[in-house]
Amino acid sequence: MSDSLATVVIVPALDEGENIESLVEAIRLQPVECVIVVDNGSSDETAARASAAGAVVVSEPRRGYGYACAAGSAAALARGADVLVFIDGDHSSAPDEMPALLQPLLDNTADLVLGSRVLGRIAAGAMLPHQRFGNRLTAAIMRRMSGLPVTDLGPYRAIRSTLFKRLDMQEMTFGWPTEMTIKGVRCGGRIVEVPVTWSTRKAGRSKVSGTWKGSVLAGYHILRVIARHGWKR
Ligand SMILES: Nc1nc2c(ncn2[C@@H]2O[C@H](COP(=O)(O)OP(=O)(O)OP(=O)(O)O)[C@@H](O)[C@H]2O)c(=O)[nH]1
Ligand SMILES: [Mg+2]
Repeated sequence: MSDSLATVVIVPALDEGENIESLVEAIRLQPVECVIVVDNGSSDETAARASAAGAVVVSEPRRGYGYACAAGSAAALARGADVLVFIDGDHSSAPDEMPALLQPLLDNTADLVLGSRVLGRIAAGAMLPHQRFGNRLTAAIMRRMSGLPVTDLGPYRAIRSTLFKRLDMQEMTFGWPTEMTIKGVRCGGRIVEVPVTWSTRKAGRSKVSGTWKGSVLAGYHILRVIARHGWKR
């Protein structure tokens, strides 16, 4: 357990049966209260394997990264979480970097800690050129819009539940992390980035970044969220 903060980790997962056990086991070595795997309508053994590895499994049949994160967040808050951590189910982020992600929350110097792959290390092949470009572009728009010196809009992040509850999250797509960052700024949250490592998915077929359709769709949702929530005052 983090010194004084009940930390619950949320893992949105769609067909991650080959990754989920090793991921949950690695997360459980970290100072966290519990791991919630949200099974987003998988057709493989994701739920059974997550449960066998010691995770709490929540089912969210409505497909969408944001739907999965929202269901996991509701379950985490119901368990009294002080801090929610989000990490992808394909083991592309490093659970052993969680203490660094949590430290600014423990120090009470931040309410939202964003794992920045740009400040950290991106493994060869883990981010294709079009993704790097899209990520740089959206981060630049965010910087200009909010004044927040953000370098990345990645999925690996930790947020204090008191801030999370004020965000009234609406985006049920890959726009979820972007909405969280924009609204976090608007709500006056203290936001910091820490460097994190980004690897290729451990196993399983690439669903988003490795396909043009997935990438375009993800990029569209991110830009749509910026347009929708970003310019409001
Ligand atoms: N694609 C997709 N992923 C989902 C969904 N719901 C939950 N997820 C999970 O969201 C996380 C991010 O999706 P990924 O497919 O890894 O997206 P990505 O990292 O951009 O691309 P790849 O790893 O190349 O597939 C993973 O843990 C997925 O299992 C969904 O509806 N679609
Ligand atoms: Mg991935």
